[in-house]
Amino acid sequence: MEASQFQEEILRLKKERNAVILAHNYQLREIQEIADYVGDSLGLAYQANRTGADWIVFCGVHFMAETAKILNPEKKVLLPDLEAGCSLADSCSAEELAEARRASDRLFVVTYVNSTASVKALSDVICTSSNAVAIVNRIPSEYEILFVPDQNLGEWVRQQTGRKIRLWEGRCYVHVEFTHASLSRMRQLHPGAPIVAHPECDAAVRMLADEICSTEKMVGFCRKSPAESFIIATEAGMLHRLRREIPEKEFLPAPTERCACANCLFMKKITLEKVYRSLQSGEPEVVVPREIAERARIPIERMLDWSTN
Ligand code: CIZ
Ligand code: SF4
Repeated sequence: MEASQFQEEILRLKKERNAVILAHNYQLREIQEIADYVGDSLGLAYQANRTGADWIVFCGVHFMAETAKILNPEKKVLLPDLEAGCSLADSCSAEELAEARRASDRLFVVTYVNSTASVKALSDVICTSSNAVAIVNRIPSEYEILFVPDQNLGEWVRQQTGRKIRLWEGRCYVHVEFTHASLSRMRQLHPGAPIVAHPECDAAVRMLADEICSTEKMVGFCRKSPAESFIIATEAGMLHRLRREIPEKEFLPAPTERCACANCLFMKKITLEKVYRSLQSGEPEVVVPREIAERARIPIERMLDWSTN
C-alpha cells in the first residue's frame, strides 16, 4: 500500500475502534498528518488524561506511552513498535535512583518525563521541558533537589531558577550532536535568523541560542517573533510541525557535527504501516505493573497540578 492508502485506512479503522492517535512533535510527517493531536509530552499527557476514546494509539516512544497508560489504566494503550525506546530514559535505572534516595532523606527528586515508569515511581514530581522551571520553582527550599536524567536540561533549569540542583549524568544522543562550531557556521550563513534550541542541547550550543525552550514553546516563539526564518536545534521531526503550523515562515534545521541529521532512531521506528497494523490487531499494548503505575501516577499528577501550561 502507498502512504496515502495507509493514511486512509488508518483514519477508517480509527473510527471503527474508537481510537485516538496521539503523535509527538518528533514523529514522521506522514504520522503527524493522521494524528488527532500533535504535541510535546506534556500536551500529550493532558490529551491522554481527557480522551473519551477506548484505545490510545501512541506515536512516540515507550516512556510517553507508559505515561498515557498510567493516566488511563482502563484504556488500551498501543505503541506501534515496542522497540521505540529512549537512550536518555535508559540512562537512569530504578536501582541507581533508589540508591541515591537511600543516601539522603532530604532529597526531592525531579524527574524529566523522559524516564521509565519505575523511575517515575521513585520520584517526587515529574517535569517536561515546557514546565521544568515552573515545577522546580514550586519546591520548598528545605529540600535538596536531584534532577534526573537529563544533565543539560537540569543545568539550564538551575540557571533559570537559581536553585541548587544536583544533576544526573544523562544526555539525549540526538541533541548533543549539535555543536558550537556547527551552529556558528550556520549563523554566519543566516545572520538574521534566530537560533531556537532545545534545553537538552549542550551549554556551548545554548550559549549561542536566541531562545531556549521546549518544542511546544518553539511554535509560539516562532509565530510571535518578527523574524522570517529560524534555525531550529532539536530533533528533525519538529520542522514538520513548524512548517505545517506556520507555513509563511522559513525553518532551517540546525546542522549537526558528524552525521548531518538530527533524526532520533527511536522516534522514527513508528511508521504508517505499523500504526495501521496496531489498529487492526490491537497490539502491541503497553502495560505497566499495577503497583508501579499507582506510585508513578502520584508525581505525574503533581506535575499536571503544578504546571502552568
Ligand atoms: O517533552 C517533550 O515532548 C520532548 C521530548 C521535547 C520537548 O521539549 O517538547
Ligand atoms: Fe530520547 Fe533523545 Fe530520542 Fe527524545 S530525541 S526519544 S530524548 S533519544
